[in-house]
Amino acid sequence: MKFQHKCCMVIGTGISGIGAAILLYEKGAKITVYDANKKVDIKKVQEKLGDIKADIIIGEFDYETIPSYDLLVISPGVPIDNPIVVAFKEKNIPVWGEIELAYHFEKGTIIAITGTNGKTTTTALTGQIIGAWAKSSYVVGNIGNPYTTQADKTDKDSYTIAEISSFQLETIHQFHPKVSAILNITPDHLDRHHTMECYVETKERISVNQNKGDVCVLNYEDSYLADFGNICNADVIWFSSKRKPPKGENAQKSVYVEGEIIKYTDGKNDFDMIHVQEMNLIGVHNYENVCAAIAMCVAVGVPFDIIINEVKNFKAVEHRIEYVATKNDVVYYNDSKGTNPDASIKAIKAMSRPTILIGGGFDKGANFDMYVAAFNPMIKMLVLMGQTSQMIAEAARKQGFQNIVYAKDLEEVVHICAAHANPGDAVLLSPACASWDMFDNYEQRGRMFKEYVNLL
Ligand code: UMA
Repeated sequence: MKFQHKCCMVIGTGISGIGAAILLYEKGAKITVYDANKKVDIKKVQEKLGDIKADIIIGEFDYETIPSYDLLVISPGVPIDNPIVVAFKEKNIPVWGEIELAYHFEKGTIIAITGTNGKTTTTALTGQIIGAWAKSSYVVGNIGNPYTTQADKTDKDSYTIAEISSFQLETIHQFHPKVSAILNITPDHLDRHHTMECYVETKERISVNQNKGDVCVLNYEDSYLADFGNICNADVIWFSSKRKPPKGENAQKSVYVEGEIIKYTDGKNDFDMIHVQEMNLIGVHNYENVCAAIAMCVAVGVPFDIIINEVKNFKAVEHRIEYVATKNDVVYYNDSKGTNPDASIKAIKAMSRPTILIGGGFDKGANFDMYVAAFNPMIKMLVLMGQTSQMIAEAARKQGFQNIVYAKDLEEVVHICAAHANPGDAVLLSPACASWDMFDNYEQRGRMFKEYVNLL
């Protein structure tokens, strides 16, 4: 599509909407930016847009104007069943997500990563490895750097490493990564995708435009992905934290953990890559992230020595079982990115000391039985805050866990933890819930936690 003089509407004035609007403007389009949130300040939106000219509409939406647009670009937070999006589709006006828009300006090789958990760590690690090897590389997407702000800088030799959420996959059309990865699929965002089936299908869309010669990296231990590997159009590279996956028609190569060594096989020979004790990342889930990153980097031809060196140097990403501080011999970890039960279970399982767990937040319709089931043996006390407090407490009591305390805010949470922790304990913020009931996002929740801990 040529954008010159095209009338484009962008929904959302967060980082992705602003990125999309600026890119479209630079390509000669006429821009209207819309945000449904009446509290959004037009002046602040204009500040974020800088010098670009755009009509800014906040709150009420005039459906009569829809036929005047050539394209609708939506932010990830806008669901495809939003009535405005549906109305554009009914008028046969193309609806793109900001990932699709950015893709139209991509000139290099794309490595795209999705999965319920581990996306950001895997994207950051893959980005670090590729960054140490390629002439130029861009780490973009759900990780917090909108793809639209980087796509136009790419060239035929550059690599784009993109973290892609299920929200973003709803609205891709031609987006075609050379290498994709789906790390795992467990229930999440069911308020948005409605059914597990729909969520799984959306995740698998990352590979929808791939062909033979492209690569899709899949978790052999995930039952959805083990099935998907048999029908996926791309060549599959399996990874597994448990065993060496068998070769199949679609898959010759794999990366797997044997004992404590991460190994790669090209289908003929096996190579030792790294001992898990040589890495700074803890927990089996992180071994899986490393396996996936290795598979993707091998797929684009990065030499082993560069991969191994960067894996050894890589440190945990902020908000993902991030070490915060040790106070009175109590170690504090920030896992604010534990926004669903599965992510938090992984953090709980990575603990090696008696642990006070901080849980609760925005209600996404999750079930907390498995979260509670993971408490034994490390979790000794549960401190709850936010919308889901009662739900989590009920799930805990049902399983006989009684040591539960409620707090009104994060500051109180930290003080309760400090008062109850003994030397040798850990305190883990891993709420199993999104943050949107009390915070702007999980980053804000994590940063505030760190501030309160550091003030102790
Ligand atoms: N809005 C509307 N109508 C709607 C929905 C939202 O007008 O129906 C408006 C809101 O009022 C708000 C704006 O849209 O002003 C927000 O847009 P957004 O929610 O898409 O937020 P962005 O700031 O653009 O950030 C988005 C991603 N946000 C979400 O997916 C919710 C960020 O992922 C991502 O980093 C960023 O684009 C860059 O790609 C965050 C996230 O929570 C980290 N992701 C989820 C996750 O990781 O689990 C998927």
